[in-house]
Amino acid sequence: MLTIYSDDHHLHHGSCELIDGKLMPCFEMPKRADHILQRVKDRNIGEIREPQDFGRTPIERIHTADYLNFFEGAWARWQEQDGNGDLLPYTWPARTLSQRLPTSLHGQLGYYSFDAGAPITAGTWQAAYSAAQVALTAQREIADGAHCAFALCRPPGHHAASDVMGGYCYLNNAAIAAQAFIDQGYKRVAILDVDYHHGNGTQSIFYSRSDVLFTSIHGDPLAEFPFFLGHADEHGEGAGEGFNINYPLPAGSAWDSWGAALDDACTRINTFDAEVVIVSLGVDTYKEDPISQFKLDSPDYLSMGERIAAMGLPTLFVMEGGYAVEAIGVNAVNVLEGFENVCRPNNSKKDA
Ligand code: OKP
Ligand code: ZN
Repeated sequence: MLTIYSDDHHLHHGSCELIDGKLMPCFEMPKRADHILQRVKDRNIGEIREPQDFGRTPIERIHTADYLNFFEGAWARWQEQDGNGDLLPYTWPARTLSQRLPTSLHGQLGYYSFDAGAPITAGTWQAAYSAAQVALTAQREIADGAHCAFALCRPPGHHAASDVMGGYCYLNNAAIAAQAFIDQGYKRVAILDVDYHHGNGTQSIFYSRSDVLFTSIHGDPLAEFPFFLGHADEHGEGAGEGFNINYPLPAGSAWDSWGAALDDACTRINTFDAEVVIVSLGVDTYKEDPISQFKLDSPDYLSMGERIAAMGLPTLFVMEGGYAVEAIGVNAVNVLEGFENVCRPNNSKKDA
């Protein structure tokens, strides 16, 4: 399987996030992608290629120009104010407040975000822009006939909505790729979000559309981030009614129940008659993940890849979360290897 990867992700390195009343070093760190890349090399799963640059146009198909302009220019504005350290929001337009765009930098930062989990640093725009290009390059590979590809994106994207950042996410790489398929003539694109956290950004982007089916297996939002979206009764609206499927699961869920949800999601994707599936590939479902509560073990990721492959569809893997850094490479690449065990059963396995 071809991997698309850019070193630009190193340009994004937030310092701190607030968890349970404590300031902690950011869990979403460059080492994550480095470990995955190393495992891709160690297992020799295929060529590793730099992204092409498709420019801002395909990103603007998902994100508003106002949001992109704000995001791209925020760091320079912060420096003009002698800003010190990461740019982090602290006030949001919650219920009882107006949705009018303020003029101040921090006011606008709150307007364009939903939590304090997406710090803007000097290189965040470039890193996020390149991650989107990574997804678009892998997307083009599949549109050109490849059966699968791996977009090793960092930062992740599935919490980012059309004009909202949050949860470590700025640009919704999977949504941008899905829209690129549609713009290239595909009629039915499925997204399968297997990250531990609900992909609220992706859901909101496609909620009223019938051409992109969104399915997600995640920690029940009554108990887990992002808390305010991802319930089982969110089915889509208007033309999108029936094209949004959530599988919230309780803390402690392991492969038996998780795999049953996956099986149902895959069946629904096949019933939808998808032409392509985009997997939002988070491996924070792992039992040792420091911020998550599921109990998947490393071999389960092979099974996950096998079940995804059994749909028989062209498949674009887009990297999302996973914070047990030492295991993230093994777990992510296990999904890809499980997939290829089914799709290319005659391909002799490489040395372990
Ligand atoms: C991103 B992805 C609050 C603690 C929760 C957000 C978790 C984002 C997960 N600071 N932080 O879905 O893996
Ligand atoms: Zn996650």
